[in-house]
Amino acid sequence: MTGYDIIGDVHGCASLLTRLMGRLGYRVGESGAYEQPGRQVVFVGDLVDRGGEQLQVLETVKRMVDSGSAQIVMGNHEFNAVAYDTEHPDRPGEHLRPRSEKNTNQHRAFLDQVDGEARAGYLKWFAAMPLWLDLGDIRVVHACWHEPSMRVVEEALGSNRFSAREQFVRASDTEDPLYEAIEVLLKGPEIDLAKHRLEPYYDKDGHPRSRARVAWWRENATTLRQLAVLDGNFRTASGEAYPELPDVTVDPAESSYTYRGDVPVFYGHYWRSGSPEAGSDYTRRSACVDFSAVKTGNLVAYRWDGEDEIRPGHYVLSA
Ligand SMILES: [Mn+2]
Repeated sequence: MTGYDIIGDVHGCASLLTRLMGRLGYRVGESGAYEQPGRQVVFVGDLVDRGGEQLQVLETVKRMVDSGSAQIVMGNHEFNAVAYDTEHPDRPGEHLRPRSEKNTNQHRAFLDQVDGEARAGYLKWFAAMPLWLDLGDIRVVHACWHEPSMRVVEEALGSNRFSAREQFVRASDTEDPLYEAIEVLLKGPEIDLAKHRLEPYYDKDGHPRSRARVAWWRENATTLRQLAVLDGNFRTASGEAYPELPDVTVDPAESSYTYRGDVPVFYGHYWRSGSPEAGSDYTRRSACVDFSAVKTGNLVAYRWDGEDEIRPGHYVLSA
């Protein structure tokens, strides 16, 4: 393989995917799948959720993976779909992801659009997706490349993918170390602000939050201000702008997430907006490819041609 095209979270946007495949130079081959000699697509997961063309996205992508013109890693929405579908072996009627009104509503678009036998087939496919891919010259994961979490997964699963229902049961048990490892890889690590004696912040819906995302992609980040990202339009309880986080050094466990590899890592998940920006969307060795396709109408890929440092000119936008 001479090159990889890493494609961000598709979230059921089949038309954008078609347009992006064209821009990247893929054509439908005899097998019925998009292909391009010498190149392979790598999807970062989250094919489903939200968008209106989920079945079409699944058909297109699975055909590519089956024919060998693409690879894929699992996103948190594929994991959630499997957990929502899987009954707890010891608690009949209960599912690994509880079928609460909130979870069901979040999942509605997938349940409505992907039905019956097709759903069963795709869930089986989701369940077996690798949680990360180390392709030698590049690495791909849905949310965070974190080797200690990968070691926990390998210990529990025997590899980088699930192979038994029992493993999903463990991954859904908040007391099990596998739960946290999967959270880190598929949803990204978080810092507890209360541990730093900081007040919760309030998101745009007025919900208090005490956890901040870790900007694991920021090179050389060591202080709380450098490492933590608050979500959305954050305010204090009294409605004022939340103060800048203190520039204090965090403990080694919290800064262990910082990516220090020499190999470029590609990830999605973070709902970035606008066009790729140095420092927040890409660094020398990392590039986010999720630019909120379902919200912004812009599905994004990174066209990798062998470089060991990210080149912003290699981003390709569907829009
Ligand atoms: Mn995601």
